[in-house]
Amino acid sequence: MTSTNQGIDTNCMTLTRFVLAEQRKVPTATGDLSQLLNSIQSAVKAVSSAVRKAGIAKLFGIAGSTNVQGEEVKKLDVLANDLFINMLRSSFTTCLLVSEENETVIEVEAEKQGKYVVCFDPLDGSSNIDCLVSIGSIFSIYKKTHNDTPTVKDALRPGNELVAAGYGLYGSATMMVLSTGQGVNGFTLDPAIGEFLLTDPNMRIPSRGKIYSINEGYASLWEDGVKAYVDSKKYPKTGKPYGARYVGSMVADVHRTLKYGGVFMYPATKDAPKGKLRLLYECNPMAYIITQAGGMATNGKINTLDVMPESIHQRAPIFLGSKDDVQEVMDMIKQHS
Ligand code: P6P
Repeated sequence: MTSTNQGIDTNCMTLTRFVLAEQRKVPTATGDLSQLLNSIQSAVKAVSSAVRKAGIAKLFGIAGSTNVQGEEVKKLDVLANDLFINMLRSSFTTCLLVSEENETVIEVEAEKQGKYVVCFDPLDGSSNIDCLVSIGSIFSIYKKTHNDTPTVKDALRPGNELVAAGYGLYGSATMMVLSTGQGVNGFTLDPAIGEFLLTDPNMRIPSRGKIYSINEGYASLWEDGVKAYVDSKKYPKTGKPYGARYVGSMVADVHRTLKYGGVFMYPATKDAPKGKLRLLYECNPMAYIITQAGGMATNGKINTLDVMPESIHQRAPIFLGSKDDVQEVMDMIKQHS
């Protein structure tokens, strides 16, 4: 029910309200996950503000340092990482953090520890910052299953043990897309009140789409099954060709796939036999979201969420999106292996 007063919805469903309402559905809930998600929400709001002021605040440009990936770190990357770490630590709900920007795990000080482990990419797609292409923040949340001091093993768990995952997308608007295991919901930031409002309830991915998304510049490096699949979309025996879309920013490509259907692929190549995208804080959270929305995510052989991580920055090939489209890719890979 919406009620408006002077054009303002006085009963709008904010992300904060939504998370609290979800908590009420779980009799054993302590409120810690709600507290954690609201801290992540604050981090995304702050990153959104920085991203949108970057040009004016001269945040563009190289911070003069490189991250554990050996990539040039731009000032916004550094800022986003600090914001996430500080918000997560001060939520009193986390005990261990894994960040794309930090070589080793971050242990939360004992007096601030809670039961959750968060793996995150604070600003994914950073190579797109200076050309104003959409970028995003990605996160996934595990619950520690013991009462001892947390170790890296508490993060090296398959994605099927996640309790929540989501992303912030800094595009034409700022959105948060979130799942706590009961489906997927999308929230758009209303800058007038500084709140995320429920704009995309119960997001479901179409069973088949009309778009394939992959960096075709690497076609000569793909395995035969991937080449055969992409060719079958460009030169179909029957029906129309698929459209090709590739932003080069995972959050943007996955969000489009979630909304419109189709398939997003970052396969292994001869140069990168494990692919490029990171399992813990890129592949797993996106696979969780897409699966919760009725889609499918795989490394080409098994479900992404079943892959057992061995190191916190390990890479994995990923094919995700509409069930029928992803199954088609899997079948082609199998036929050509
Ligand atoms: P390529 C951005 O740098 C990123 O990590 C993901 O956001 C994106 O999907 C991928 O790399 C793009 O990689 O090799 O196509 O430029």
